[in-house]
Amino acid sequence: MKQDWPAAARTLSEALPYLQRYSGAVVVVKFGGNAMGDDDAMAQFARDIVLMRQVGVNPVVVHGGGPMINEMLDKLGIKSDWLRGKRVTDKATVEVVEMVLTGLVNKRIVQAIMDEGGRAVGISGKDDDLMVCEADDPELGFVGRPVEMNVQVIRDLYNAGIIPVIAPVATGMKDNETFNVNGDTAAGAIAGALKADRLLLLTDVKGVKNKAGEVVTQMTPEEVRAMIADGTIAGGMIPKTETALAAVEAGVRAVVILDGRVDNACLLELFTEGGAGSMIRS
Ligand code: X2W
Repeated sequence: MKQDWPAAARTLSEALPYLQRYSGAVVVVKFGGNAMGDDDAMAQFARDIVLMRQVGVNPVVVHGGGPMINEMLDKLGIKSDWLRGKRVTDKATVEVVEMVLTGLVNKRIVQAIMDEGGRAVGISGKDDDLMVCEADDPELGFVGRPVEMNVQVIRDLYNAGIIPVIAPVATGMKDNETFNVNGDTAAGAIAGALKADRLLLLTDVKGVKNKAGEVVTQMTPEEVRAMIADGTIAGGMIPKTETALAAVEAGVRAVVILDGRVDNACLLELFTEGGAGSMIRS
């Protein structure tokens, strides 16, 4: 397709007020395993993140990787069960989770950002005691619930011009335990502790839908609670919206649930009039 250059220049010009608004802002982006896709999609995501950094935003990437963990568990012949949207995680499973998330997935994202000319450093919730957890529920084994956040390492990285890329694996309070943390939960806890300007939850649906099946573009926490109570919000959208509510309560200015498979999803949300997906804010 031939580029429409006058329109491209106009788009850039129209972005000026948004570029000014987000200069210096902290934007936590949760990049889920289902939103990652192929190498092209990964490169596109990385390009958006590097562009954000280039125009003065401080992006912080928190990733998932559920499908990649499934693939490795399958290869190793380890069976995995799910309970209320979380992986039941025994000792053998948590070792695979840590290897896949902090190794394969984390380094793939770091590399993609560097390929686009950005600086990125990959860490997990274990590094510098970033995210200390307790067991979430005895039935889930080594699944962590963040209880103590030490986010200075993230500030140190972005203040040095480096994009932090964080795997949702954490330390326990005792015995050097390792915990598997749901990626949305980790992103919410990190955004809350940073009092981020935005938390973008990139997923593989268009946003939160109302009873008529239309994506709701703006919601207050009260409206979200009512939609959960009356069953309008159901299934996998429940933990996502609950993460959003907790993050807003912790001081994040706004949370947006959006479709990460759409080209330039992050740029659309931050730098255009219409935005993208569903925004939750007070
Ligand atoms: C997740 C961590 C990865 C994740 C898991 O084991 O799959 C729990 O369920 P997505 O791609 O964002 O779903 N942890 C406790 O959240 O990945």
